[in-house]
Amino acid sequence: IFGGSKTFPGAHPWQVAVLYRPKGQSGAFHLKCGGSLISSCWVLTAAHCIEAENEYQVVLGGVRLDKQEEMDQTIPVIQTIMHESYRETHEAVYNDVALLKLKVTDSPYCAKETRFVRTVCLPDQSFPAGKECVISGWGATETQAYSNHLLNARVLLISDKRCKAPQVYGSVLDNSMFCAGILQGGVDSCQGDSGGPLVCESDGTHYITGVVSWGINCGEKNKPGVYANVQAFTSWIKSRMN
Ligand code: 4AZ
Repeated sequence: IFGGSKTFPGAHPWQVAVLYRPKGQSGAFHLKCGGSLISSCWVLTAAHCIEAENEYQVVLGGVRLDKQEEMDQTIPVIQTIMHESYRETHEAVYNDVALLKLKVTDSPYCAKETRFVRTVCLPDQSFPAGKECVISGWGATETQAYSNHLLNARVLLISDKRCKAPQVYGSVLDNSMFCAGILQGGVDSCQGDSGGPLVCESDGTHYITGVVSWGINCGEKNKPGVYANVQAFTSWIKSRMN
């Protein structure tokens, strides 16, 4: 996260760290991406975070990457489901969503709800351009490749019209994505934040409105972050969870 600040435990209880290690190996898991807990046994992340050759686990509840915390829940991923129309070109990433199915730890639960672990709602509405929402993650900052501490930042939703302007991203954008950030630059998601949440609040309820997907560099003027548009995938998500 560029231009962000440190969060406190429980501020983003749906935030997941998606960790990976090569299949068949026995060493430590390393950060791959972020994700969002949408039900006890399902995490929403980005399709570009998932490779068949890897094993995954998720860590919930914590804010620090470098050590176990009392509030952490570490859960193995038993299945990965990428969107069938996920596609990456030189210019953009399309339909960049995936689901991670978690292992049942305490039947019927996978993740257990605590002060630090909670689900986020799927959106049932779209939010207007100019709406202030929040991004979070352990990804790159202005000064380092990863942040040890979970960071967050406020970003504004940007209209498709402005984001499709030639000096921004032009016509490569489609309805599977939207832009958010600050067009002047300085506040943005970045590498390592991918798959993580862009959450908008309405009447006290938090909605997972975007999944960190791609962008040209981070924090640059006229190159805002691009997010998978969760609203466009709610029926896909619900059908895959059943
Ligand atoms: C990435 O490489 C990435 N500034 C993620 C987000 C953004 C750019 C790159 C948005 O995963």
